[in-house]
Amino acid sequence: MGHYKSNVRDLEFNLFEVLGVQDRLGKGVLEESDEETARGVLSELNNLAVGPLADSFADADRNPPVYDPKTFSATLPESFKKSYQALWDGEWWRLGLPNHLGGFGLPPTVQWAASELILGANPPLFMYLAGPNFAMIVDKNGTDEQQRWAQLMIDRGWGATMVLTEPDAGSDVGAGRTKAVKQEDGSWHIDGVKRFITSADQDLTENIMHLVLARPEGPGIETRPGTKGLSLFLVPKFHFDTSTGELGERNGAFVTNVEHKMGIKASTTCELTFGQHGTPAKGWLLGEVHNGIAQMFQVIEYARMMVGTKAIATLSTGYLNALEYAKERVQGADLPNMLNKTAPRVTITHHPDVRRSLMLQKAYAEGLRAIYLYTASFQDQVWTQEGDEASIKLAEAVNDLLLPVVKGVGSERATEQLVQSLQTLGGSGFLQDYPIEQYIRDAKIDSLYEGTTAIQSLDFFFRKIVRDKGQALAHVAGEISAFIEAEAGNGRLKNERALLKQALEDTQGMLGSMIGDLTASQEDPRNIDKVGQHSVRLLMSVGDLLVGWQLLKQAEIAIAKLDGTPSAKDKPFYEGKIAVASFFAKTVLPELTSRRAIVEAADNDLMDVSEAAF
Ligand code: ST9
Ligand code: FAD
Repeated sequence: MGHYKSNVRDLEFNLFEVLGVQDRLGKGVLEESDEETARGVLSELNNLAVGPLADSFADADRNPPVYDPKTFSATLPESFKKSYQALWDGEWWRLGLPNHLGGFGLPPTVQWAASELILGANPPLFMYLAGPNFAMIVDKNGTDEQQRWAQLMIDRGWGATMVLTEPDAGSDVGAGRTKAVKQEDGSWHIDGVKRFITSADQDLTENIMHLVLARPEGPGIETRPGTKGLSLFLVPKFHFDTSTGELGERNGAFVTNVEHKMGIKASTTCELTFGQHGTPAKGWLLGEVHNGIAQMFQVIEYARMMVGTKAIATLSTGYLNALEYAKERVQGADLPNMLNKTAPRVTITHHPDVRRSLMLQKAYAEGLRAIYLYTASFQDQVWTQEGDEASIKLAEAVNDLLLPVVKGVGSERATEQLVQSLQTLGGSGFLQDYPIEQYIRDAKIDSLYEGTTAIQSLDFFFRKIVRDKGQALAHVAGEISAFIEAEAGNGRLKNERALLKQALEDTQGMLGSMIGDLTASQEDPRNIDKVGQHSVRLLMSVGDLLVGWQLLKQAEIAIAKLDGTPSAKDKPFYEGKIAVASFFAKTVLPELTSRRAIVEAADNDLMDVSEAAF
C-alpha cells in the first residue's frame, strides 16, 4: 500500500448529503454532468491518486530536482515525471476549466473535492498542472490575440507560474522593483530578479508562461508606487509562433537558482532573473491594461484555496495513517487496570489520551474539509451565475470572507495536528518508514506562501469584514444562528447547540472589541496595534467556530440517517460524525470564552517593550 489514505466517503457525504450539490447538476453550464458523473470522477481519480500519483511521493522527496547553472535548468526525478504523465494523460487538467476551454462541466465543489485527492497524494503534481488553469485567467483578461495564446497554453500543455516575490518584496508585494520598459513593437522588456518562484523551471513541459508583476516605466507612463503601480505581463520561457505554438528563440527569463528546502522538494522553487544575461526578457501586457494587482489576485484567490485544500488533504491522510497505526499498536494496559501488572496489553486506541488526540485530529481534518467545501459551494453559484445579481454578489463576498479561513486556519491547524498524528506513532513516527514526517515538512509551507497567516488575518479583518461592512459575515452568522435555533436532531444535540451559541457570542464579542479598537484609532492611531495583536487570534477563533458548526450540522444529518436503515459500513461512519461533533463542542469551543477575555483586555504593553528587552 502507498502512503496516501484518501477519504472519498467523507467527500461524497459533504457533496451529496450535506451540500446537495446534485441539485445543481444537469442545468445551465453544468448540463452535461449529474451525480453519477461526479461520483465517477472521484472514484476514478481516487484510483489514480492512491496508486500512480502517490507512487513518487517519497522518491521525489529523497531525490529532489537537480539544478544545472550552466543551462539555467532544473531536472525532475523520473519517478515524479511518470506520475505527472499519468495525471496529464488522464486529462485531469480539464477539471478546473470552464466548458468553452474544454472543461468537464463540473462545479467548483466537485472540482475541489477531486483536487483534494491529487493534493493529498502528491501536492507538487498539482502545482505543475497550473498551465491550463492560469490560461483561464489569460483567457478572461487577455486581448483577442492573448486568448489564442491561452488556448495554445492548454493545447500544448505548457507550464505556468505566478511571479510576485522579490528579495525585498515578500508580504509587501508593492515594494517590488522589477521594471518593464515599453518597446516600439508594443512588447515590454522586463528587468529584475524575482525569488521563490514555484515551477519556474522543470523538464515536464516544452514551454512555461510566466505571469509577472512589474512596474511599467517609460515616456508617457506615470510610475506609481505600491501594488497599484504594478502591471501584469505574460513572459514566455520560449518565444512561439502565435498561430501554431511552435517554439522559437529562448526568451531572456532565466532560472538562476533552485532553493534547497525543508519540504515539497519535488516542487522547484526558483530565483528567476529577467533580462540580465544578454537576452532581453520580452513580455506582453495582459489585456493591454495596467491593472496588474487586481488581475494577479484572480490567480491568488485560486492559489489560496488550493493551499488551504492542500494542507487539509495532508492532515486527513496524516490522521488516517495515525489511526491505522493506533488500531494495531499494542502497548500498556487499560488505565483502570494500571496497577495490575499482569493485565492484558491493549492497542493504544484504548488509552484516553490517544483517543483524545485522534478525535481532535479527526475533528480538524473533517471540519476543515467541510469548511473548504462550504466555501466552494459559494463558488458554485458564481460559476453557474444562478440567482439574481444581489445573491451572486453575496456569494462572491462570502467566498472572499472564507478564503483566509480556508488558507490561514487550514494551514495552521494542519501543521499543529500533523504533529499530533506523528505523536500517535511514538518513536516510529520520527522515522522515514512512515509518511508523517514528510507530511509535516511538506505542509509547513502552507502557512507561509500565498500570504502568511498574519497577512491572512489582516485581510480577513480589514478587507473581508470592515471594508465589506460585515455583510458576508452577517450572512454566515445568520446561518449559524438559524442552526442553533432549530430543534432538529431529536434533542440529542441540545448541549452542543448551547455550546455553539456561546462560541458564536464569544467570537462576536472578540470582533466587537476589535472594531472598538479600530474606531478608537481615529482618536489615537496606536489603538490599531491592538487589532494587529489579536487578528490571528480572531481568525483562528472564527475557524474553530466554523469547524464546530459544520461538524454539528453533519451530526444532525447523521442522526437522521441512523434513524433510517444505514448500511453496516455507513453505521459507524455516521456514529463517528456525532461523536466528533460532540467532542469538539465540549472540548474546544469553550476555549473561545477565554480568548474573548484576552481580546477584551487588550492593551499596548507589548508594543511598548523595547527591542532590546526581547
Ligand atoms: C505564492 C505562490 O506564494 C505559492 C504557490 C504557487 C502555486 C502555483 C500553482 C497553483 C495553482 C495550481 C493550479 C492547478 C490546477 C489544476 C486543476 C486540476 C486538477 N482579494 O489592500 P491593498 C488587490 S505567490 C482580492 O491596498 P497593499 C485589490 O485589487 C506570492 N484582491 O494592498 C486591491 O485594490 P482595491 C503570494 C485583493 O497594501 C489591491 O490589491 N504573495 C485582495 O497595496 C491593493 O490592496 C502574496 O500572497 C484580496 N484579498 O498590498 C502576498 N487583497 O483595494 C501577500 C488585495 O482597490 N501579501 N487585493 O480593491 C498580501 O496579500 C498583502 O496584503 C498585499 C498588500 C500585497 C495585498
Ligand atoms: P516576510 O514578508 O519578510 O515576512 C516575515 C514575517 O513577518 C512573517 O512571519 C510575516 O507574517 C511577518 N509580516 C510581514 N509583514 C507583516 C505585516 N504587515 N503584519 C504582520 N506581520 C507581517 N512567491 C511568488 O511570487 N511566486 C511563487 O510561486 C512562490 N512560491 C513560493 C514557494 C516557496 C517554497 C516559498 C518559501 C515561497 C514562495 N513564494 C512565491 C514567496 C512567498 O509568497 C513569500 O515567501 C511570502 O509571501 C512571505 O514573504 P517573505 O518570505 O518575504 O516573508
